[in-house]
Amino acid sequence: GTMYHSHGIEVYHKPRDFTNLDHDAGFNLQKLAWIEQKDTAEAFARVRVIDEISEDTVLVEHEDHSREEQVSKEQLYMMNPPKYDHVEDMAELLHMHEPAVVHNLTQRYKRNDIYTYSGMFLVAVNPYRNLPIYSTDIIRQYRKKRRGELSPHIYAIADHAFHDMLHDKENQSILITGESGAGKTENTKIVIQYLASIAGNGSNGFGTGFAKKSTLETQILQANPILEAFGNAQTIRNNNSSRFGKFIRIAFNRSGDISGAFIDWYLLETSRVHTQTLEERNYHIFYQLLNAADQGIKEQLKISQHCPADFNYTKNSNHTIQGVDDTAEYSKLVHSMKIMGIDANERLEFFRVVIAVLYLGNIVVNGNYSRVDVSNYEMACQLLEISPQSFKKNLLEPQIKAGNEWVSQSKSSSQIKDNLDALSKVLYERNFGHLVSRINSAIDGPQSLEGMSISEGERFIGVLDIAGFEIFKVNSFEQLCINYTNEKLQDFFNQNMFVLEEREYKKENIRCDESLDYRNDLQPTISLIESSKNPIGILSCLEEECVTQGTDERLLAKICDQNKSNERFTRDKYNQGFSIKHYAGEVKYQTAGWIERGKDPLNENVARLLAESTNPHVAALFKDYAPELPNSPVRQLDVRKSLYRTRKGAGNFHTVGYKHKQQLSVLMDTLQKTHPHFVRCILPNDRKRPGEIQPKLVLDQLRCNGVLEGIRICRVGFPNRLLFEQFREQYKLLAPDLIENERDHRKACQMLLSTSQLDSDQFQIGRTKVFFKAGMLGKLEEHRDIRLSEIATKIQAACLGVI
Ligand code: AOV
Ligand code: MG
Repeated sequence: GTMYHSHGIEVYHKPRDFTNLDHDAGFNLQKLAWIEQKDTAEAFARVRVIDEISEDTVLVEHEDHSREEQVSKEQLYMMNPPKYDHVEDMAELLHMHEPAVVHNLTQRYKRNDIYTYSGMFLVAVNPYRNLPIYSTDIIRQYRKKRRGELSPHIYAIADHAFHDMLHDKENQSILITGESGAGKTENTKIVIQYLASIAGNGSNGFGTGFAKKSTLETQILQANPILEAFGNAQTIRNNNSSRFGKFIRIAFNRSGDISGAFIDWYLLETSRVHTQTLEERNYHIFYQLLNAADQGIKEQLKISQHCPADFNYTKNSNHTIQGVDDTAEYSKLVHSMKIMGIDANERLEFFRVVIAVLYLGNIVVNGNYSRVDVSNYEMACQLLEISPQSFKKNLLEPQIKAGNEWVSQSKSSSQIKDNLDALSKVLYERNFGHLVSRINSAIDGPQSLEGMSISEGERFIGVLDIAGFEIFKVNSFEQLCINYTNEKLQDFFNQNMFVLEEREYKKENIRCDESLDYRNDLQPTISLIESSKNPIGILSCLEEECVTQGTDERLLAKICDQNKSNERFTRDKYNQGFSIKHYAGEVKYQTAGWIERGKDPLNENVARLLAESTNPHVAALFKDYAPELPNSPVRQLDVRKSLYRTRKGAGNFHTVGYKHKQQLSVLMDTLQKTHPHFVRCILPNDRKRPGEIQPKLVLDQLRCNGVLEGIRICRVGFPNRLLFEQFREQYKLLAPDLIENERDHRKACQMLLSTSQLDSDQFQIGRTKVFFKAGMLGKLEEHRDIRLSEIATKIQAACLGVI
């Protein structure tokens, strides 16, 4: 097959065949095959076909001689010949199917070859150890190399993106997805390090200079430790799990020098601020401040005598992480903040909010207002620089408007606790948002990348590090948002693949009937989630029900009523939610609690109080609640854009889902205008162990991450292409006499094909290549094997005759 190389040039690859993905290939006695082993970690067993029992059943023996069994031919996946072992691009496999892909990745992983191509994807399996494959030397090796010249590597992807950007004058994107712990963030860092080290520094036009880094490049590299301190946490799956998604754009000028960078972020997991499950932690910053900040700072933050055990928001979590030194991490954070130009005073402002959150979490409410534990809320108020009296009053007896009058609303202690948690989440999230804006103001170059207004001649490479598809036992709103994002990204991939394939078909003058168009395959699922009218999708239903103060029951009824005829939608028979058929599989969602979560979590009075804080940082976090004062002096931090502009006035909010849909649509628009590169990270085992790989776990991820979906859609058209000459050479045995004297390769191919007994709709002859539908090359291969054995028999007979 011919692939579009990311250099925009076509490179030739060995033929590929996707035989068997749909169990469609023939079989041969004595041949080795895979059969699926349901419910085992191995996923597939190696077997040898020893007998044909009936038209569609065979007897197989397990290769380890453990047993024989009868299986239907449909369950057999032919094994690739040994010469295909360890292939660097799985698109080259003769038989391309699930076991072949899993087997190849497993074999390569055992040799520490963690990177493998699969057509348009780079697959990266987490090594869980430091491999000697990242260094300035190796960066040098990958400069300006074509795909195929060196082993697959994330450096190759970064290099192609850089090359294509300069060469094609087109923005680039590198989309990295995968499960938690699979290595997305590590690979993102490696891409950015690569770009920072190859970028020009003004040295010459194509950025070969490994010159000393400029301040800007150093700052860009230091953004990550800051983001990780505030946005990462220990989870069961990853000791340094990013609890938000990000898209980092690095801008370059015409000569390949870095001219700036900009970070967009998505969906910070705020519930972690007040609750963590066992064996996890809250955000790193809490422990860094409590365990490692120097005494002076701790005094200013009013935690000089405190440790994680003293706060409700941290005491039930792990207090330390094995192998992670909070003190060292804290020093890194401070160092990075310094480089970013965030001085001691400003650092304190960001820390202040973090600690205020801890004190808010310690406020105990006992039903009886007077028994509210004074010291904690006073501490919180001191840190936030707001009046404790007003805070208490607003929190405990908020005034709400009833008709034309303001009345006090009394609240139960659990309601107050919920309000406090909600306030903590908002504070933490807004503080995070401002921190990112602050980083952006340091690294966003002279020509701002914000809102994409980059200048003439500037281009960017964007790296997207975002959580992959999730299917849990219980899936809620968070999973819906993540899966919706991944559905859109897969759709984006499909569109791209279609365009590239179509271009190839056109060039070769191949007819491709419309039924092969997979561009709208995912549309029903996407509409089901995001459609805003006729019928209205899930997110809009949620938005409407939140505005009209609905209930979870009403929400579910509405979703079902609107979408019952959508083929991807099924209502849950126990009435707890619904299922969606995503490209990666069917997922059950439970709708309990969606309305509560969707509502504006913030007590308006408290928010206004915070907007009036005497602390400029705190006030800036809530400036959208500040009363509009004409010509008011600018007292806020220099924050370039309020992230919360979607607020439409008192009591009228957009839900998280709606905001996410908006953000995602901006992201997709940006991506549409880039040349994309796709990276899929894979978690090898669930024990964070080096060298161990669990095939079943890998298989599940491949089903979800689009690699197998990529193979599937490839098979829809004519996945196997061979140049005339190559086809002739490979299959001349099928009719040697016929084509012997034919000088025109195209005609020779035609002759070979006409004797091949393949249906004429199963292949097409293009301008330079023969195109085959999936599985056909496998059949030809079989014909050839038969011819070969006939010849062998003849030779044997001849030899015997001689004797
Ligand atoms: P993630 O970003 O995909 O998970 P990370 O990039 O944080 O996963 O990787 C998890 C851990 O695996 C890292 O902390 C490293 O210890 C190790 N690791 C990953 N890639 C490499 C590599 N190339 N070389 C060495 N070690 C590696 V999450 O953020 O949880 O979805 O939300
Ligand atoms: Mg991560």
